[in-house]
Amino acid sequence: MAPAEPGPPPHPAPVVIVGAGPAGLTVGNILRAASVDCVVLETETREFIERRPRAGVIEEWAVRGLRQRGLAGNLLERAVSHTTCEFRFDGQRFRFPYTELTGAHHFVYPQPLLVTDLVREYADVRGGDIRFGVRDVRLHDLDSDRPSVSYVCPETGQRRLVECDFVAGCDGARGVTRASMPAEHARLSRHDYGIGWLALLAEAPPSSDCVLFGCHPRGFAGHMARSPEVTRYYLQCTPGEDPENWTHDRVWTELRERLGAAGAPPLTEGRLIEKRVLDMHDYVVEPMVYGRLFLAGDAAHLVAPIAAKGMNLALHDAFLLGDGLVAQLTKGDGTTLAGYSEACLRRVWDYQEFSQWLSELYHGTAAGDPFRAGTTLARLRRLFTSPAAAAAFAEQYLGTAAQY
Ligand code: RFL
Repeated sequence: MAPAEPGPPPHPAPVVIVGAGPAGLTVGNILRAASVDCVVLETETREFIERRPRAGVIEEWAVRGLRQRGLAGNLLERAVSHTTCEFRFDGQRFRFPYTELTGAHHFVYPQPLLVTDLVREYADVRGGDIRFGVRDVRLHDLDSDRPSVSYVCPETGQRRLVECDFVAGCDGARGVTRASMPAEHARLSRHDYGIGWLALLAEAPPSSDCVLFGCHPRGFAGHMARSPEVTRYYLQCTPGEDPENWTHDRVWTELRERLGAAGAPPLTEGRLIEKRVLDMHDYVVEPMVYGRLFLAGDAAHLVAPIAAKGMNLALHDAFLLGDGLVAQLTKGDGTTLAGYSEACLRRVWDYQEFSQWLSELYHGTAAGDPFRAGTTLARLRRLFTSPAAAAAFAEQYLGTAAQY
């Protein structure tokens, strides 16, 4: 661990939260609601994090968790409820009415709106301390009773030190907190799918009343409504491919082909306002705790956006970590913190397994292997012929299992 450099006198706070994504802001809000002081450090600006497009699908239990903590006001007013998804394969449409089967549904609420709500509640309503645009964040003495976090202040260029009792590492997949865990303490397991997704946002109304999954020999295609004006699309592509290879015409031709099915209405086309290639991979850090550092969200585990699970897991961690820190700091009760890593990882591994299973469903027909294409089509058909297979899929898709 790097020793802190001299600078202005240290500023104490019981908890330093590194990263203002869904995980960090949820932990911060839980702490502030219990009058526990904390500091959130974020490398980007407030405007940037409030606009960064990403997730949209939130599971019901996660919304319940936000509501119980007073964080779902806008979401409950504005989120759209999704009850059905549609698979397209073999030139046909297959509707999967999961709410009819289970009584459960998905909420769709764009991540930038959730982040905007969480920052406003934390900083403007609950009076939380948040510093944007910080640089070169470093963690110190994590294995001691008095860890600290230092950063370069954007206004003065000086290194500032915050002494604390606990550090919440919520700085996502490209942050620094995970790397502060000694390699001999934490195991990083990784899985590469060898698949890329061209992630697109189109300035166009949704082309269907539900999420569409096109499982086509040319590759997977997905359609997800984000708002009445904006739709997310995905196209399976080569990992590491330059998104500029995908012209407007090529994108829409390929989407029409892969999502085409008998009786399907034409796609509503529009300007592409985001075009990025995502390399599909997963990782998990075990344990998620080192000394006084607790990782949460993508900092601890990345799940490729195949099953729309990453933000849901980030919220699950944040609920446990926020509640655990409050119990420890206000009542001296360390039970939740002691079981934190294990409790989070049970759901993490379950969601990782489902993502792998779903990946084969999405990509198997395009694997260039007739045997895999045959088993994938069998797996797809089974969802529509076997009530037991449909129920198992719905449970995992919606995250409704009673226990993880
Ligand atoms: P975030 O959201 O990445 O936030 C981390 C924050 O930390 C900041 N940061 C630092 N701050 C201080 N010091 C440093 N050294 C720092 N380094 C980074 C960053 O600027 C950022 O503000 O992590 P968090 O909170 O763990 O949340 C995770 C979710 O964002 C992520 O899992 C989801 O977006 C994944 N995901 C989806 N999840 C779902 O549950 N449902 C979905 O529908 C869904 N769709 C998606 C997705 C992810 C996608 N991409 C871009 C990979 C769709 C896409 C296209």
